[in-house]
Amino acid sequence: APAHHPLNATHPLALAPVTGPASSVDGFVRQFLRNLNYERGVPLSASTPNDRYFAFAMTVRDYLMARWLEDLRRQRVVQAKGVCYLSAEYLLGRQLDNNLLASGLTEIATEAMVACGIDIEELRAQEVEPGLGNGGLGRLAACFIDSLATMGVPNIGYGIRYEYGIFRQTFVDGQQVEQPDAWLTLGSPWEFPHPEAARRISFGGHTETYDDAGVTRSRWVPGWDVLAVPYNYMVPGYLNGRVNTLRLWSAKATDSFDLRVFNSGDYEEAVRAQTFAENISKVLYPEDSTPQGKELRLQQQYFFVAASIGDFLEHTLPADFDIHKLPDRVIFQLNDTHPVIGVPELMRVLVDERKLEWDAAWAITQQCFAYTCHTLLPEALEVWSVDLLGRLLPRHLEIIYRINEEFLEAVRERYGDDEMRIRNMSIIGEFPERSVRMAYLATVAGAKVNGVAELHSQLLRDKVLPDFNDFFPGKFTNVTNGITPRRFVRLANPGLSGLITEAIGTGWLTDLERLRELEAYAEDPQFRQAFAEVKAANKRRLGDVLRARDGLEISDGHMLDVMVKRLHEYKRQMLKLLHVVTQYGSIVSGRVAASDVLPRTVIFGAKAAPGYAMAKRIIHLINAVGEVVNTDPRVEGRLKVLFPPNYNVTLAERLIPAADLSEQISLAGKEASGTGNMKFALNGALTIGTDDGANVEIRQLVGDDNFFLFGMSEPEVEALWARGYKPADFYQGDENLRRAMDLIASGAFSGGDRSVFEPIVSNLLYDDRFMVLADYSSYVAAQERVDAAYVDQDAWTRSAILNVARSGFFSSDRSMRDYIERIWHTPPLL
Ligand code: F58
Repeated sequence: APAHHPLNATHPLALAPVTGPASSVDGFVRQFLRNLNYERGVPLSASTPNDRYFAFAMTVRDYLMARWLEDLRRQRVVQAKGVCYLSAEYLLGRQLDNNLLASGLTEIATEAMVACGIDIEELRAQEVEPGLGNGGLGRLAACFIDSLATMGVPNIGYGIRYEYGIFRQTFVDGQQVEQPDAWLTLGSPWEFPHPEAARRISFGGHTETYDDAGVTRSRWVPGWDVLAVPYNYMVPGYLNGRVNTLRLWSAKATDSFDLRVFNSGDYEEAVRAQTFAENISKVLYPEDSTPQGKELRLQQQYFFVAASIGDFLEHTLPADFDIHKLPDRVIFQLNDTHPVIGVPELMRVLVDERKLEWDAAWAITQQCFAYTCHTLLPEALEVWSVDLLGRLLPRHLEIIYRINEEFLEAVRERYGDDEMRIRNMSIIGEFPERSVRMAYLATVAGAKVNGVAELHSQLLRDKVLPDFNDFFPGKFTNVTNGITPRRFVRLANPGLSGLITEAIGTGWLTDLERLRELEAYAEDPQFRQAFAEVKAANKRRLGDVLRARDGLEISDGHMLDVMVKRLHEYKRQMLKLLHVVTQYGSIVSGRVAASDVLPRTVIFGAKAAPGYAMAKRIIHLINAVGEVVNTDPRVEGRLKVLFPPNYNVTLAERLIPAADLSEQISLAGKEASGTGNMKFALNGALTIGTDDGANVEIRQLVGDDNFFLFGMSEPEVEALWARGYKPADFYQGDENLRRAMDLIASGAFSGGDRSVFEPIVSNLLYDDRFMVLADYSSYVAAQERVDAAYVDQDAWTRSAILNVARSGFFSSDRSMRDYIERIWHTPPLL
């Protein structure tokens, strides 16, 4: 703790170090009761579980507070370069256990609750996870800020405090029904609102030029504005006394709206206007992979980015800071294109407000941004119509035009009047309408552009943005994704963690490559047995969770075959389902005796974007197949399909440690990286997967013997497309496939109604963009290898241990080191 804190150094008492409660069971109990009584205003005897959860969480917070204040002070004093991570999504998951772990309080807190006669499990169950993200991209941001705090790197995560996160998924007659995620209903003990630090964010209006002492300048005359209110969250490092900040913005109507309420005479209209403003942070867009070009989404993007950049420049930097030195103090990392409007925003601030010359401002801007791309699907590259952008942010559109003009001028200088090239590289696209290509803007402005796995970065460079790679040599780089071992191994899998620590000590949690030392243990029969027992215990624990949560049963002795991720055609949940239908078909037709089938429980977890009709149909079909397979006596319970609704971080933490088989079966060249694949390998599941995304690197590391590879490679996919892909040929040519497809088409899973799943069947037969049918036979053959391998449990366990031992590379700590070395140049603050 600091000797004296500049925030409150005027009173003698304030000169004393900021200290937390005493680090003892007594200290915890005392603080807990104080919070219960003084913050919640209830005695223990009359408290609800939610009161007790709040008081408990606040107590954990209190222990972290001194460190947080100290980190904030240090960052102000040292003025070292830091990372501003700009992300529209943070899929945090529950905070309580993570914060206990990071602060080393787990034991004290547990004993304290025992001493109070409180069931700590009941408290844990109170926490609602903040689902402020869709999937991989949002979860990656959460892993990254955890790693930065753990490494002591100065970082602020900036984002949006959505009032409603990703929808809660329910099933009605097997079909997805979305419910609002009202995660804030009971409040959140982890957030610190700062309404006094609200920032005004403007929109609309027009631009004009004016004479500024002989210089003609442009300025923006906005039409309306909203307030961005910051909410701060602690991001504690793991047992290192460091706490970084996550700052999420919430929209609030400005008093001009309030004034209108009183003065306009049109009360209802005024209230409507106020509601309109506050809608900006109301709800997370649930689309994943295909962005919706909706005005509200652009409002969200500008809202949080303008607030964040303004906050950093005016609040984090000292008042007398020389703005030309900005690149020495900050890198704004753009998590996909969602925050790219920050580029013209920084230019506007530098040129219009700070009165810098355009060239000087552009030089600064180009050093202050870097861009991470998370996709390869062309339809996922975000564009905004010039019309919409000009209406909402007229000055920014002008700035984008000028950036583009100068960029294309440079392109002309290099290549001559190659109109085709110029059209292809223009930040402004012309078809089907004039629009701004945000990925191009990010690429032109960013100091670096990175993909998220080796294969992805290579395809990004060579296939998606080859002209840019030619023009900006050295700009493109790779940083393979990673995951935090604190949450996804230590917390999610205490059994395995204990086993690892017993074998190799504790260092692995912050130096995951040390898992290598486990390789030797793979040859130790006793260790293998202990490892298998942990897996079995994790399955039982998952069974308990699924029973309580959804009334689902996992059968003893089954292989757990798990496919959890967003529902998207490119991820190919249909391929997994065709395998299930194939197995079911061979049992009920008598071709295979049920008793000869290796017992398997297939678990799906997946949300579909509410507007994605095909994805929703596939969910319906999975549930329909499950219903039939699970209840058909001929199956003798040897094949089961479970689909717990509302897959989220909390459920992932239970599912992944219990899995035997990890399904990573996207069409090669479509999954940028995947991060679930890493979580499974690190928890000792074997992967069945294509050569796609980070699967490639996982397989290289764990070895071919410990990975079930199948399917076409990316060049083979390209070649088949070029030859002309006819899925019906594969249907005709493969009896198993024909049977499985015909069974679905026959209405066997829809009470005889052939129309329900017809769109899925005909899509696969006549379109099949993601080549499910082409990879089917290879997939089924790989599953047969899985079956055969699983029979030898001891050999399987050995492979599982080797998966753990060789996956240390996939720590997000390593990803952060790569970003720091290749892009950010922000050393830890010691
Ligand atoms: C994911 N993208 C990639 N996008 O699909 C996955 O391969 C990768 O591992 C992960 O990013 C992390 O790099 C992703 O999750 C989204 O969810 C966006 C949400 C907003 C609309 C566009 C898609």
